[in-house]
Amino acid sequence: MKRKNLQLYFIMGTENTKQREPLAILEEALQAGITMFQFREKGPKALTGQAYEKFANDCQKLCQQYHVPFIVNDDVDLAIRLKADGIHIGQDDLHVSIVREKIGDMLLGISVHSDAELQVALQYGADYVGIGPIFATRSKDDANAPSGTAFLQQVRSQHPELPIVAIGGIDNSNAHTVFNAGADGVAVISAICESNDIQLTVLNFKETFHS
Ligand code: 3NM
Repeated sequence: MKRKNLQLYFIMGTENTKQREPLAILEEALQAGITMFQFREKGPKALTGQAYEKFANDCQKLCQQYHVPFIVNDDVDLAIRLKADGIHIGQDDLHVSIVREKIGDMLLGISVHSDAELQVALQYGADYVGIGPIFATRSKDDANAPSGTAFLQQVRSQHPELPIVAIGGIDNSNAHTVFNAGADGVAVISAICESNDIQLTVLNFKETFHS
């Protein structure tokens, strides 16, 4: 994969979009220039059954329209059914070796928090790794304590070519910190879902990246 694809990685599910229609938010984010999208339908009121499949399908169609990779969080079978561009897994999901075997050469992203987790991810050919939460987040109930940028910096210095995306509490005000620490991009939920001006928020992220 191209490291550039990770630049502005938007993650969303219906639980993250209380104020507005989720597909409208996704379309606005796509128009504004997000570079990757992750379908993450989680939480107590998450959609299930046909509604879940339809929502996933609608998100995928929008992403295809804008030529933005569509990645599924956790649900390997859904990713395979939809022929998604990729799957993202955490440490509590199916083991990476099993996931890799199931998905073939679909993109595989893995959240890592330690050198040991990173080694396993690399062993099974992760296409990119996610590192976080860098800052405190309100969007993931079971998130670890904020880690800051030390581990991110360490991974970057040991693996100059590895695609890395930083996640957790990242917004326009602190994105420069993670780019300076070596991230190829930022993965965000609330910065876009709760933005009053998605176009401007996306533009600000992109300017941070270029400067
Ligand atoms: N994963 P926000 S933090 C989905 O650390 C997710 O692995 C994390 O949302 C991790 O941009 C997180 O609103 C939530 O902080 C990110």
